[in-house]
Amino acid sequence: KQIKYYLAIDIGASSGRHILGWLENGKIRIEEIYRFENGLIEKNGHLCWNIDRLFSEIINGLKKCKELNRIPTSIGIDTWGVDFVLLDKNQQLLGDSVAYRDNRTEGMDTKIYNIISEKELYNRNGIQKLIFNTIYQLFALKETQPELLSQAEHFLMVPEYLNFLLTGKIKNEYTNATTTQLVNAETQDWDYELLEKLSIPTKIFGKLHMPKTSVGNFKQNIIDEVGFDCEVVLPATHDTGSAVLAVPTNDDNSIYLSSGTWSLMGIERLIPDCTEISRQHNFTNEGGYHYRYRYLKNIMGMWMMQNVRKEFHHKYSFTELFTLADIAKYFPSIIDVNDESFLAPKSMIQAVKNYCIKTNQEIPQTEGEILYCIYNSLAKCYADIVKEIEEVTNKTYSKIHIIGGGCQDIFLNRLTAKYTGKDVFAGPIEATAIGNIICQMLKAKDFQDLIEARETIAKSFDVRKAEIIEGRFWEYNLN
Ligand code: ADP
Ligand code: LRH
Repeated sequence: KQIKYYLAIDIGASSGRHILGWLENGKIRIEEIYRFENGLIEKNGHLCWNIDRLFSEIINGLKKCKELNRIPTSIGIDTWGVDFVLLDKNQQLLGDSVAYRDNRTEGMDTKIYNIISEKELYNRNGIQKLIFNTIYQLFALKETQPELLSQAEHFLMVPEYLNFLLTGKIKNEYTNATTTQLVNAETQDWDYELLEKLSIPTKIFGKLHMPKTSVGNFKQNIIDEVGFDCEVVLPATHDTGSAVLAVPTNDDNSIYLSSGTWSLMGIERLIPDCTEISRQHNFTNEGGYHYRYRYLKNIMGMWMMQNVRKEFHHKYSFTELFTLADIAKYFPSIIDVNDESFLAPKSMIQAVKNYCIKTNQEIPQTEGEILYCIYNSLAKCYADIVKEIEEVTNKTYSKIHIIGGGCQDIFLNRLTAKYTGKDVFAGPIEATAIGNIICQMLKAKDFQDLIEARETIAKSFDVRKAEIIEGRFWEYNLN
């Protein structure tokens, strides 16, 4: 019997990959067939994404399918949230693909709150304040390059633009749209009233489509280039939306931690919580698959480690990094990992030192001290957020499921187990791609529903438990 392959193209802020998924004896199998680097570039004085290169990497990975003679039934693209491009009336790109870490949004919060209070804004969409949210980016564009906004005919989030390049079709997708802070939590549609208040043209925003919607087939020039045709489907195009679909449990007694460039920690809920208490805790209510909401918080996450490793010239393996950090576990200073100074510093090491100086704490000197200071502060932040979730929901949770590339960081997993006191499970690593694939499988009716899909994920992938026994750390496989 011919195997039915599905292809996830999952592009994170640090890397992108093409992952084929299929069902075999009741389990999901995946295989990475192509991987490429991603990162920020400087262009015209702004931090940008090299979107042309990302697209050519998408093509390279598709060619790999042909080479392996494993042609997918459908493909889905997901990327990080928040960022977008504008197209003019000839469907040509307007301006650069500016990245969320660029500082163009500085001061835009105050300007927006003069038009609508922060409280009312949250009440409408329940999205946490992050200074780089699309709402602030669009407002910055309106202030500095209004001609781009007035020429714009279409607003496309990054995955939607990549879909457009493959199919020629423009379709906006709901889960990623919620990260703009421009979607009303109740109506689950663009908040046109808010857009009007902000003088952002409403006509550029298209109908919102739910995951599992078909975008279209490849354009002829793409078929010619990659050697096959394929249907492009919308997964949860926001990577975190896809990742959380692949949490390997249906137990609502657990908290997830999607660990990649960002750490996203939270729970799934069926109704959004846009209350004042929730706003004060800065929890978000991102729109998810099948009308679920991701009630979570962004934490600076592995971005800090990625930068420090770069500054160490990538001279250490992960095991060496853990050993170095462990040697420095006497080091006491704690940083607020979500401080804005860590968002896009020239040097992360210097930013960490500066924070310690500013807060009158001991300054880390050795590589180990820098590493431990970040690890320790991240894990403490996780523990604080667990407490906040329990406080806001008035419920206790017994488990934490860490998913994504960062779940391979056994040092951090152990610290997380230590500080939270919860059972910590790690895996699957490629949760985002798996979530993307199961959405395509759900569209093809390979599973009855998400519950069945998650049960299948739990039995298909390695999930390890991080435990502390007699003061020592252990990790073992549950499958
Ligand atoms: P994103 O999708 O945001 O680009 P990923 O989910 O790919 O991020 O996760 C990348 C992170 O995973 C890295 O920054 C690193 O912290 C962690 N990681 C990757 N490989 C390993 C490894 N072998 N051991 C420990 N951590 C790892
Ligand atoms: C994680 C992520 C996160 C967003 C950020 C921009 O990759 O999508 O959910 O807040 O990137």
